[in-house]
Amino acid sequence: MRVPVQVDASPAPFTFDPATTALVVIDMQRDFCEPGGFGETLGNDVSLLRSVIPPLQQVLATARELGMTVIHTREGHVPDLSDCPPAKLNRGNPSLRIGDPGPKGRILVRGEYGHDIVDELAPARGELVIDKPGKGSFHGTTFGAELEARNIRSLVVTGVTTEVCVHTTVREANDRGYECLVLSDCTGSYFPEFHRVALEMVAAQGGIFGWVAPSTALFDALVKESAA
Ligand code: C5J
Repeated sequence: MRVPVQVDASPAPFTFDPATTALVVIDMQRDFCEPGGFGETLGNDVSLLRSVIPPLQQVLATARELGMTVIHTREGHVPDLSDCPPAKLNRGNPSLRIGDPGPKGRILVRGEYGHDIVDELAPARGELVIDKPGKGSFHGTTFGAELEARNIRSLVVTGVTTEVCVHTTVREANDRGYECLVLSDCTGSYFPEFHRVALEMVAAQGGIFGWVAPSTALFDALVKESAA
């Protein structure tokens, strides 16, 4: 394959070398994507997030074929909730709070069934899984050190939700010098309007936080570069 690969993206082409790029799959957990979890306790229609799964399965398969670094994240807390600030624990008016027992185990608690990643996107052997207590992937985790150890310079960012954990991670990454491509159909929100605007915000002002493209643009670029 010819490198760098150039993806038709907004606001400008995104160029990357698969060897120094990680595919980041953010929080594709049952707690967000399936009934009975954290997302639903907050009153959301979790079926809206499931449209992300089929295109993300394809991107994941491609990244694995290319031998790219793949990193999954999971939002959640240790069982005694000592890493969950009261501001997060007590906020809002959910039907069940973080740590309460729910149909898929304790809400957003590490080790519980609901906290784990949906079967369709289960991490493969050797892929990193970063457990994070917050919205961003860098805060309170080894994510940054893992990227540095692998000489990663660019991130292809996917997962949920676009305006919360995806956005926070992209902002954190951008400030640390990583170039981020957000895949529009592989990210999702309970609020379609937030999804649309969050993507616009990433690419606005000449790419203030990064680049945005659909996964088809990534596939087109990879096919073109493999044929070259
Ligand atoms: C939220 C997330 N929305 N993964 N978490 O609370 O975006």
